[in-house]
Amino acid sequence: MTTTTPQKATRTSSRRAPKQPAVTTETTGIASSESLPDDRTASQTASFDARVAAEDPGTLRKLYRDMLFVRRFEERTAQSYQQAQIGGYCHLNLGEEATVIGLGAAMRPTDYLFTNYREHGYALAKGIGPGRVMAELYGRSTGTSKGWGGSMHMYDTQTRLLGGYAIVGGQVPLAVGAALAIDYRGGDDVVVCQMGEGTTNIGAFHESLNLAALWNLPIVFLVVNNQTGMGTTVEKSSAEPDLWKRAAAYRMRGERVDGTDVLAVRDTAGQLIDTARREGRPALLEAVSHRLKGHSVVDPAKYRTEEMVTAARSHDPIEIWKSALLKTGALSEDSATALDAEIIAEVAAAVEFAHTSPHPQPSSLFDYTYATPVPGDSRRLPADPLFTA
Ligand SMILES: Cc1ncc(C[n+]2csc(CCOP(=O)(O)OP(=O)(O)O)c2C)c(N)n1
Ligand SMILES: [Mg+2]
Repeated sequence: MTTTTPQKATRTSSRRAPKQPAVTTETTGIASSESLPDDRTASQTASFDARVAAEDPGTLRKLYRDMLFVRRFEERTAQSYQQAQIGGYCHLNLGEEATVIGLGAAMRPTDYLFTNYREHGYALAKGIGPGRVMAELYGRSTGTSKGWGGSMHMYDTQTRLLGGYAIVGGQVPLAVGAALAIDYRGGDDVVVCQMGEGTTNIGAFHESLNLAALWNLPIVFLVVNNQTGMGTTVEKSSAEPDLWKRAAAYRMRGERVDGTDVLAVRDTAGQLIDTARREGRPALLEAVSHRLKGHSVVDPAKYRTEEMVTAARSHDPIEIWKSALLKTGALSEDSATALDAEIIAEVAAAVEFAHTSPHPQPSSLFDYTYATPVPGDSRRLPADPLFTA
């Protein structure tokens, strides 16, 4: 990646103040200390209760529905995988529902989202129909990537989910490129680039943050700190496990939130996205949560200690949110049961849609490799001769 500053004179954007490379910005840990999962105190809980009470009941229920939808969708995905209906690698958002839905609530539909391979929930949050997401998991032609991508490669230009990337850190430079394109064209969209905490040790992460800060690009880097990268804890793999502080190296604003608190994620992400939109200032948001299951659906996660499992279960965002809503009266036990049944039926309909959709034709394998024709691109299928006469 080059570090040459692009020709700013060619940019049409005039929406932001004159660009000063590497503006000095503060780096804080605000929302954070208020509500980190492992040190929530009685007064912090009160603040959580007060924030819940200040919300309109309809909004509270919508957030609950959306989070529960991701939960039931992912549970059904695991089941279908065990039934050998889904192939390849498959990673679930179980335990991260508040981060996924909080982010979705903070973004405009026209904002762009890049994610890692753990993206089913983000695809739903971006507004892609559950049938199309499940069909992609099933490898069917009605899926988001016409069945050729699978679990790790959801992609949808209409809702602006620009992938689903299997290579750790692969999405980060591309997301910065998208932010640069927005800036060149003078648009007011924002890019959010989601990644796991393990990704913050990849070289491309640092190159990308550097350029985003130098060029004042409208991008928010969302680090989902589920405290585990495959089987390694963040403390064992990161010399600085307070990941939000990494923003300081690029004079970028860094924040940490409780990733199991949907309101905290929505509000903090909302502030950072707003600043990126208005001022073209990038930021880093670390959302701390727990992975409820193994790294992928085939990982029994035997490396996790009893304490880690207990901590994950006691910070289950669905349970936290459900009890908060029962307390405020926004939800009753009966309405919660009815809602759950409704969601399970919708997920079952998505499975039915996927199951009855056609497989893609092998002859279409190369149809979507490049956006424009590329001379000499190989269209050789398995068992085809290497050379034709
Ligand atoms: C460049 C690269 N190195 C290694 C891998 C193998 N790998 C897949 S996921 C993963 C862990 C990533 O952890 P994190 O970034 O925390 O994301 P999470 O799975 O927790 O969402 C690794 C090492 C990979 N896919 N790409
Ligand atoms: Mg992780």
